[in-house]
Amino acid sequence: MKLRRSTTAGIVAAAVLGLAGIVPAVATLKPADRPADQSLKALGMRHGLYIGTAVDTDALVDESDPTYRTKVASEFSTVTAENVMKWSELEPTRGTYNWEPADRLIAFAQKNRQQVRGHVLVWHNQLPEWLTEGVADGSIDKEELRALLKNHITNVVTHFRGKIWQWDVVNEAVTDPWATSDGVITYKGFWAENLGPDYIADAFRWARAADRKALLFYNDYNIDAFGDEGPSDKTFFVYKMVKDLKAKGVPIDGVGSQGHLATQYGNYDALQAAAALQRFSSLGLATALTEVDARSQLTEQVKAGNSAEINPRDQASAYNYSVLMQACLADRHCLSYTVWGFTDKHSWVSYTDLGDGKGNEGMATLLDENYQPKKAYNTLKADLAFAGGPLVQPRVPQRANPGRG
Ligand code: 9MR
Repeated sequence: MKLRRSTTAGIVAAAVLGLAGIVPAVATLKPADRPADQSLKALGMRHGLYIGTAVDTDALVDESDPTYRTKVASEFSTVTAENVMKWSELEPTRGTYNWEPADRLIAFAQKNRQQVRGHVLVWHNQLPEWLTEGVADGSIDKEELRALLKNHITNVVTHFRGKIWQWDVVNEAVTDPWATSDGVITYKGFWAENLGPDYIADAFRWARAADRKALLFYNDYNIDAFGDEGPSDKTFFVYKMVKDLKAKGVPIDGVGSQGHLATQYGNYDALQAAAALQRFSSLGLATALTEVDARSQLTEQVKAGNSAEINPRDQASAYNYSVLMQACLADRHCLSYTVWGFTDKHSWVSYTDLGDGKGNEGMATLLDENYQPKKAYNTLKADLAFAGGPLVQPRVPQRANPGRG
């Protein structure tokens, strides 16, 4: 017995030595092969995973800031228009579409062999005034509004047909638990109020009619993990909603989890986030992280450069990015991981009032205002470089759902 044990120990020791023998080879990797010297997109492609960013199309053409477009091209394999595909931007005057900024982004993406996520067909924000005012003053009735929505989806999807990989068809359609007095999740916003929740199924059907191949997503925030599955569990509400859409034959292909996180909250861990994505994909849907960022409160000490307050924020931000990346890697149907801006120089967080007063949150992205990498950037690289089988497997491509009926 004793001998056997030592024999086993010897085999184990030999195996360990064998593994150890690999170490010098890794250590002598050519500089270009080292994770630190590779782009996010190259590291993502080890898993067939697309790494994306929202793009500010003004910054993309800013002659004084070539670093912005260089980084968009070199680090990312998919891009999303941060604003220029929204209805208010595309059709500011009724009947007159301004395609130019979005077309420019698509040309940029094609030149750099990048995929494009289309954002967004139906949302209650950034609607043109002629539309919201027409509804408010009664000059646009329900029937006309439904026809206008159908027409908008048809026009936009047709214009970009063949150029969009994933469309965010419907965005942020449901309430948050803290937004209503009883905390019960329900449908919210302009479209549900004026058309009723059936607009969601209609939107997917109209989008599919205009493009048979694009992947059609429902996109929302605060669906990072399941809760108690009670009436205040937003993730569970969305899960039931997409399950029901699938059961009815509505042509939906995926769920986008935005991933707007903030370090001052007690966020989820990677096991919870992975379980959520896997539960969505168990319905036969693809998943994607679509708008990841992890912001922090900017106290006076942070603004004054106190490293004792800055370091924990940078580390917590990196952790939150990492949680969502590990979750995405763990779900074979998670096709892309998109950040909502990659530099603090261009981030919605710095110019939006998030409840703490305008501009009092920030530090949300991967690179600082001078394009220098933060912990979050290197942490994502490490997650991508150091992940593999058996728990991380190559992606499963999603086939467009033709719908029925
Ligand atoms: O980043 C976008 C910002 O520039 C706009 O002012 C804002 C207007 O609502 O929308 C921001 O993007 C949002 C996205 O379209 C949907 N999910 C939440 C994003 C951050 O607010």
